Amino acid sequence: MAIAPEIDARVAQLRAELDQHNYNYYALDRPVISDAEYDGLFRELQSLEQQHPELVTADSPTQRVGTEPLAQFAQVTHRTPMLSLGNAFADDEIAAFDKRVREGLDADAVEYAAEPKFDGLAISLIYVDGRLATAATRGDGYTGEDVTANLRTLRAIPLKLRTTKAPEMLEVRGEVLMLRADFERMNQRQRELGEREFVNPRNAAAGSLRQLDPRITATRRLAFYAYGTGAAVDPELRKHSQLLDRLSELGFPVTAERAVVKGVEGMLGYYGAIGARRAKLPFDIDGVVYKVNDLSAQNTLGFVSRAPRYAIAHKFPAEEATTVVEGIDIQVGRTGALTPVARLKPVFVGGVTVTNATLHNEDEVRRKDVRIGDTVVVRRAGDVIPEVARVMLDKRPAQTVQFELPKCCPICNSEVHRAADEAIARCSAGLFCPAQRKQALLHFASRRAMDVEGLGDKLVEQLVESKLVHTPADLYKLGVVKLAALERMAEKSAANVVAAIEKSKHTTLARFIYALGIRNVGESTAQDLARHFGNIERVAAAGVEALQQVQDVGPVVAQSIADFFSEPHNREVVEQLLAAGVSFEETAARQIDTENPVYGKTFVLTGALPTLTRDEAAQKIRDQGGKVSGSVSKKTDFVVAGADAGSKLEKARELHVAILDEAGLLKLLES
Ligand code: D41
Repeated sequence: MAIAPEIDARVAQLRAELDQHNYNYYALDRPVISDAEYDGLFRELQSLEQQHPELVTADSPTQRVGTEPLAQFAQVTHRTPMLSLGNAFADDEIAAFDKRVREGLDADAVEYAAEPKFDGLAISLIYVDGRLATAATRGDGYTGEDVTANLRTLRAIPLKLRTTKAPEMLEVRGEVLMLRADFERMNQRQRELGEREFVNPRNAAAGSLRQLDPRITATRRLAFYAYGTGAAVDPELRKHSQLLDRLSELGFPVTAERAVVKGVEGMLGYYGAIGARRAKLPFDIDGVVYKVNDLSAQNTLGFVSRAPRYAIAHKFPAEEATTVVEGIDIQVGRTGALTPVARLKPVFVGGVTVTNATLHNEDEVRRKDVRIGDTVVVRRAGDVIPEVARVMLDKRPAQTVQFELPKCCPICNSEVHRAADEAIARCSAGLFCPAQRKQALLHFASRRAMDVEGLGDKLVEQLVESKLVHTPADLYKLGVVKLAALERMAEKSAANVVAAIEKSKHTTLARFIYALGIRNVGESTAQDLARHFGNIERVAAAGVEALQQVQDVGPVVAQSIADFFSEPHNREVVEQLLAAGVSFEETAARQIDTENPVYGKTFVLTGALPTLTRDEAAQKIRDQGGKVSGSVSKKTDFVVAGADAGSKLEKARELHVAILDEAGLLKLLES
């Protein structure tokens, strides 16, 4: 049935109006209608689309209500890596930054674009032919999570660009955050519903973005501010400030708090001015960002490691508050490390209520002389764990005692050891200690170790508490009946867990060694050990000397491995695991040909390779006895460079290191 032209026209008009109101509200910060009026227009459009579903388009404002939940987020590789920003706190660090910039550009005075540093989540938006195609989180800068379905629900983010001449591709970068007022409203509602409140706007924004159900994200009012692009938008643009103007014209919110300043004085003036208004801003910021305004100068300056030389974050100092130490608890970690933690009278600092602060280790407590009953200054910066900065000695009550680390493990009462040259004291009971037991089991079952699906925190807790499981070997003795007897464990899930445990028996030697949780033995060392020795018996029998023959294993690591296997209980667990049927794929035990051209060579991977992920390429190199390192030095044998390789490639050229592309690497691996 044909649609009456007046309906078509009304639908188009409503969409244009709603888009304009979103733009007024989020980008211009100048709403011209009330929320209720907006809702009225929205409902009219929704009802027309319901009557005429053939009119629905992907970029209709009604599509912001959220689609069906996802099973998980897909991974997205960024076309150009999302770099990190260098940090500075002190004025002289900013002067040093300006000096480096001036020297790099051979200029007397440099113009900077200054902007607030939003305390939100960095994301990348890809527009293809003017329409939002993909939205991804920053992740590690190279790969992030595909959050397109969630980001489409944000009215601050245009679903299509406000232009008739959209580029084929545009990548916009910015921060998603929650305004303080919206955060307060949301927590008010959570309280009314008796639901958990969010700690701060950043966590609320993060929690809203990481929802697998976009319909939940749609109920949260999230803001977005653009701060840059992935690649140049328009070669005509000369300045970062013009780029931001253009992004604003295209429909993106760009903060009005930005400024163009000159030299150190200009930067510090901006910092001081915005710092003074920080508490009054509608959003949380944790500092400011300065960027060399001239885009070609940015290019000239380039990058160091993963951060641009042309920009720097000038952070606000960590926030401090005073409170009282009510106790000093000892936490015992997976490797038995004892960490003293100050239990504090709750205090609000840096946007959260802090009840604990790490005291790091025995020496730190002594150095700061923190005692129970002391009034202390706690400090919290950004996402960093709160710490006790200092004790206010004039407020110390009479009769306090100096802190002493217990001689016995507070969890299992076994002896505590501290090596002469180490700051960390440890419980010696390895797999016996319940504290270590839980963490050891979690590590054993973790994805990169034995990969037992469904064996998470809660279940491990239950298994250990109910005394069904003491060591990893006990896992393989569990049956459905025993498991189903646990609280909140249905027979079906019990069967799934048992099946997952069974499946984990078929693994690789490297995963198995890693799963044992030997101190100082990470995945890469586990792989080296597996390759070198070929079976677990030889690893267990090797002395410190023999262990040091393994690539990258030095005296400290060798000692940890030898210690692990000299503990009879650990050997027993390993034997039980093998008796239970844990077996290894042949590949893991394969002896590698030490004559191959990759053996013993050091590689650095940089940029995006056309077919292999970084992990896959690294694995292939390690499989043949090569090493993969993060930075280029004289010791590097090969740099494997993909698209948009940055400073590492430059450095490789500087040091005359051999450079390969993916095809070259594959060829080398085959020869
Ligand atoms: O507001 C921010 N958090 C912000 C982050 C900003 N205003 N500008 C930024 N600029 C960059 C460069 C210079 C690398 C394009 C950034 C970030 N990066 C950034 N955000 C997260 C990591 C890096």
